[in-house]
Amino acid sequence: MAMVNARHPAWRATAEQAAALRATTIAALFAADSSRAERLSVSAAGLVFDYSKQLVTTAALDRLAALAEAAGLRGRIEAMFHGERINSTENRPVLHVALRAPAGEVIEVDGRNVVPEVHAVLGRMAAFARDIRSGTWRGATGKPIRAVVNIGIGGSDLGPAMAFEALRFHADRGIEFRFVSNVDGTDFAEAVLDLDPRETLFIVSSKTFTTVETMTNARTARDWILAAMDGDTAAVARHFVAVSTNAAEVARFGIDTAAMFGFWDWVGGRYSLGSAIGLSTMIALGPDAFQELLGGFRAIDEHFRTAPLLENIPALHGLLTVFNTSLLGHSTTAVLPYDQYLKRFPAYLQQLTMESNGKRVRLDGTPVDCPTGPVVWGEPGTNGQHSFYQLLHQGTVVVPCDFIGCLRPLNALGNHHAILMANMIAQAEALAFGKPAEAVAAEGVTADLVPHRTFPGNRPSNTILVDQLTPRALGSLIALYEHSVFTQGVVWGINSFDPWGVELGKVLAQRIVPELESATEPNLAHDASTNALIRRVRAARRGPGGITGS
Ligand code: G6Q
Repeated sequence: MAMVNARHPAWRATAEQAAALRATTIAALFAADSSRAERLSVSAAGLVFDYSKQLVTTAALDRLAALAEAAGLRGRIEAMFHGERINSTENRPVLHVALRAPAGEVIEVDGRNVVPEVHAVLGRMAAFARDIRSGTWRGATGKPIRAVVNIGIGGSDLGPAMAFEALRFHADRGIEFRFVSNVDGTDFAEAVLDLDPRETLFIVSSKTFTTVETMTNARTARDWILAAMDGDTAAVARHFVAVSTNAAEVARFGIDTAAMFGFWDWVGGRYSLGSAIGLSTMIALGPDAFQELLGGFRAIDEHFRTAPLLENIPALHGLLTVFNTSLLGHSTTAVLPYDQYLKRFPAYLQQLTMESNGKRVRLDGTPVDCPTGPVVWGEPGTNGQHSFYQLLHQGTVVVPCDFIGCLRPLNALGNHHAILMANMIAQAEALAFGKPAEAVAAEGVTADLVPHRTFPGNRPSNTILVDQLTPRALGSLIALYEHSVFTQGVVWGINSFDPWGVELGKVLAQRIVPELESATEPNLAHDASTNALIRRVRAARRGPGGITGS
């Protein structure tokens, strides 16, 4: 398989472009080309992607496209869509695209077409969602379900939690939706504080069904239900369903596997919203709207697979991320949705992008020779403007930004939307073009204040627009980032699909739990700092007001 590194001619040619661009500005690029805004934007699958405010030229884009070709992007895309085991360190295919494939499509894993299985599960989910929404499904005491609590963490939480917030406008308002992820008991306690167990359904979402946080929360949930049902274990079946790949563990927990919605090891957690992990989303929206969500994903899947690289929104987004991160040296990127419903989207993208591309070795185990996955962060506009945007405009680091906006509001109140959009457009303008010292001085600002009130500009951004925040639009937005991450990973030659970096802390925590809980003084063999922290927590737990103290 083709792999490029910093010595590869295609990489060096791109680096030369980056070096040349350091000597110019975004403003100069606009001044030199009246068609720039039009040329450097693409519309496809319901998305508008305007990347004209990137520090990039046609020549640099051509080099980036050549770099992608040299890295074998086309072949890698086909390998993914054909179910090849491109997640080589876990020996698995990467087939989230199969989750949204149309019923007639054939995608084979080990000679078996997985599309019919995908649709069979979607069908079972739809029937269940309809039963919950219509009140046909009853709790153990005969009451309909009024609250759905998804218990899961990481990829089994962030997708459903984000999608519920994003699509809340379209949700059934007669059902309350809550999301419990943290092993901190506070998360569970607060989530169920005002809920009636007789009307509550728990969806225990865990690919492995062994994740400590999720199983701890699930056991607490079972105790909470049983406490309200006089310990009647038969009640569990009416208040718990499972979403998992691990039927044996689901059964061991006490959930009938008939109430289990399956998925497959070729779905990575952070890519799993389109699988049964989206069950809470389907209950909230209804099966038809969930199909629209999948349709939005699919539209971008097809676009990514077929569009030429320089008209391909995810590929362009990914290549620009590589350019900014590896060649212009910008190590963070901000996602700034100008839509309140997208308030959890930055958190969702943090996992999608950082767990995927926060890697330091390549597929062959050799170290990478350039910076890879940027730190992704963000908050909805306009709130961020009154907080961290100061640094974006005048700080010493350059943070490439993604502005995300909706052309038509879902809540058209007064002139809110005009003000919201004006702010989004203005921020991108201010970042790119700034305000030179002469312009500040010309306004009569005293000389001592001119440097403080000058905006350097030349700070790159993308603007991504959807018509309205529908399920379809959300699917397309997510798929854009999924395939951007894929593009980046291919150019860097890393495996975007394994998550080994989360293992070590988990293993160490398993060792420390008994050390905190042991009644006798444990023999601590960590470093001095870790030992001291364990002793402090033990002392607090056993002292006055502590968990085990008196
Ligand atoms: C995602 C990761 C990770 C995973 C969680 C939950 O890509 O693999 O975030 O989703 O650790 O795992 P389970 O679903 O197995 O509980």
